[in-house]
Amino acid sequence: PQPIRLSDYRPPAYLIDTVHLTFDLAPNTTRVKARLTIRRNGDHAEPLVLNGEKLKPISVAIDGRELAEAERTIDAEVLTIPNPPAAFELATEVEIDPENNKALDGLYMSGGRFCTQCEAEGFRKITWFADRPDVLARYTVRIEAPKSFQRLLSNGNLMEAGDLPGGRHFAVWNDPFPKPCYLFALVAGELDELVDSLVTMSGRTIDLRIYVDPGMADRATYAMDALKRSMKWDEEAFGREYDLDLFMIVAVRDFNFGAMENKGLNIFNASLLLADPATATDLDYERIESVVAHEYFHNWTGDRITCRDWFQLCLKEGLTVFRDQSFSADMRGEAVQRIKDVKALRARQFAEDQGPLAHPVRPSSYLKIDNFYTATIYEKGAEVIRMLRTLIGPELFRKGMDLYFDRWDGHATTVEEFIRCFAEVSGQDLSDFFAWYEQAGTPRLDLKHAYDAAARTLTLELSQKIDPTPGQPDKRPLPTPVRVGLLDAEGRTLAFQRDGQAMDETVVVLKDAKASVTLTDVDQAPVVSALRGFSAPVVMTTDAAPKDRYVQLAGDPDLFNRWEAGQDLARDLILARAAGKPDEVGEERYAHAVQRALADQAADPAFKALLLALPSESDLALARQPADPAAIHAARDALRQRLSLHLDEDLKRLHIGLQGLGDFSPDAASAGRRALRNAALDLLAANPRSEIAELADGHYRAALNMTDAMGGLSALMQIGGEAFEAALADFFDRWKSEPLVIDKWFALQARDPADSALGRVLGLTAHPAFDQKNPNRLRALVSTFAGFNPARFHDPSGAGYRFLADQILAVDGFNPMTAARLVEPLGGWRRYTPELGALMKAQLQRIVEAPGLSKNVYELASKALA
Ligand code: HT7
Ligand code: ZN
Repeated sequence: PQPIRLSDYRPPAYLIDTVHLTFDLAPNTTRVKARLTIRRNGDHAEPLVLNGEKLKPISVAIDGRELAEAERTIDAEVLTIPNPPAAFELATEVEIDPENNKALDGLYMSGGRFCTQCEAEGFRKITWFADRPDVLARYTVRIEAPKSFQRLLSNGNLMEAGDLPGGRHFAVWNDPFPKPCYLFALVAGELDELVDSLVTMSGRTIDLRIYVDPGMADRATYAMDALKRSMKWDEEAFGREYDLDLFMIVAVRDFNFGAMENKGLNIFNASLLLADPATATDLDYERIESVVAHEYFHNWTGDRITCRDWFQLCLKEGLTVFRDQSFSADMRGEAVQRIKDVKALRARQFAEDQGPLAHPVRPSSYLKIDNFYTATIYEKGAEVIRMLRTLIGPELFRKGMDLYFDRWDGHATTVEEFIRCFAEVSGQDLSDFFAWYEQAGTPRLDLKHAYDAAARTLTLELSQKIDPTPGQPDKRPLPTPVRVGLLDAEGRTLAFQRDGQAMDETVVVLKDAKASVTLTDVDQAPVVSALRGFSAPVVMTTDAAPKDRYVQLAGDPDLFNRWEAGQDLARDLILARAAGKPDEVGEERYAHAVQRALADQAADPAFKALLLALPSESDLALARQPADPAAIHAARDALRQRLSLHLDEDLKRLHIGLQGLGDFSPDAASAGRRALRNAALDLLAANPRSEIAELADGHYRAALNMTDAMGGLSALMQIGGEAFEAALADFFDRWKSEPLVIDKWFALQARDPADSALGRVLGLTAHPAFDQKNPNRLRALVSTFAGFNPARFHDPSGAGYRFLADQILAVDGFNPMTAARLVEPLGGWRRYTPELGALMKAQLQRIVEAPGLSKNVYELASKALA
């Protein structure tokens, strides 16, 4: 297949100003009539070419005249009309089969309801259209259906609704804002409604409605609350007000992704919308809050201003992730949020950036754009915006955003134009900064320091290096902001001067491959606290001694670096043990330091819970190559056991002291206390004894909310045995009619580190509740196993890899987009021991050679092999 290239971008040959759609809904034979007003864009004689896939043609007419077959051609991908007038109305009619659309792209059915997913290229499976983001049109949509499809929803404002003969009804929607077709949405079916309203900063009242499965409206109250807080926050933080009079969200069960920002009608995966204490964990609440915010924030960064082409995807996604992360930091605490965001970045994006699927934040070619909804576009895209704000400062950043909104409202634009706004308001030349968008790979930064006691100066020597990535053998240095502070031996802030100015903290911008900065007036040999708040998405090495890390762990005022110091110490100890050189003295010292940090009464419980967690096995595998997952697992377990022994009394005390009293509240402080209590139990379980098995069993059985139930179950899983099996059976029995909870049951077992886990996972694929066609269920078992159970996925027999490849090939037959998302864990084959790498590679080869493979899976599997 031929790749699509950014350099081939051409403006659309025809523009579409208005779209009138009429849907006559039926599960297997939906009729879609479209009337498009079209005009030629510029002076040319090119044919009109409209995308259309899996459409059964009924009619094609121009200005009321049906076209003869010789006047148009229709193939599997496009409708071509050779000589259309300069301006005309095109009327078409097609038939589609939503019920048999298991790719969940275009118009499909989920739980007996119709729903759509059009990003990135799903609209072409609904009707012929210029399915590209730079064709913006105003839509009017009429939906007709039997009354059993109770709600008939689309974008914009409801204009008309009523009854039709034969037990049918209709609704007409109009969206006054021009939009690309990927933001089109339609939902029809029986749904309950949660209604609320919000008065905007200009005094307009917005009607807010969340639609969910019948009987579930109560479970949408948290999402509604998150929506209202997001709307207010966007007014306060970015001056952005909602524009339509109505904002709707619908929850569906079968969805390829998390959620979708369709104009005025967001569609959500039910797992990211529905929550109550009994069925949702604190992590679910946290994700719901951030995804509701993310989709809402897209109204400005994505809908009002959209992307010129799909290469610009980070323009809306990176920016919107940056906005949702800022919102979550304001809601839940900056440091804890930053640590969680960086953990996620390292786990997903760093792995991607250091493997064969590495690509720039703005890629320059693709086969299937669906494959580019990646951690690099989203999370690294957000980091780039964060660096931009650090470089020019928060006030100029806000000015630049204001200019961007003013200048590009109602248009489709590019990353260049976005950056131009910040260059203009700051007067800075940001052309070097643009390389962050064009260059793949995680920079490796090194920092060395030298203190001159006589001169009272500290010299920082910084250097950067970026390894080659596929298609980019040579790299340019990237302008990298490094936030630096100094500490004395007791961990207190040490003031200094830079360029004659006194300060507590500074930002050193490393513009070239190397830089040297001298700080003056430094009273004593300092501990350097560098890359504070993770000011750039890099891997940093320093010449800091372990004793410096201990100073930081005890009290770095930058909480990110306090946590990071603990992670660095733990990582070095685990890797030393995995390499056969355990440092027992160091391990004891580390355990003692964690004990002291836990005793800090001033620290936030959520922060302490993060301190208690050791670096993940996948993080550790990235740090030492070739990685041996079994050795890493054993070494990490050994350090957990030592911590558990050392902290035994403290952990038990925390477990008792943090027992929840009173009603459940999902707020960050209450969630933080639950997180610490569950982290304490988790660590106690690392040193299994009958008393701990009883404690975990009691924890599970006494749980009044899903966070604690899962905490108890997961501790029991570590201990194993009958108590675990009994609790697992009890859990299934209790929750068998709740799909979102049963997903957790599958995911938990997929994480089981026991030797028997692979057999258990294989067995679960035959469980009556396992359903490959539901992406949530599939991911709960398959992605969790491959992504979060490294010790068992990397079974020396290769059976884990074979299992994943089997699943990919089976799912590719009906849902290529979701199948392709399963490929990534095999992509890192070069990072593992040669024996494991060869087994992983063999499965990739098997996938690539499979007959009838989709473009989606082919693109990722073949790149992973290259
Ligand atoms: N913008 C949305 C992306 C999305 C998507 C992409 C490909 C296939 C299915 C999809 N569903 C939603 C989600 C977001 O980032 O907000
Ligand atoms: Zn998004």
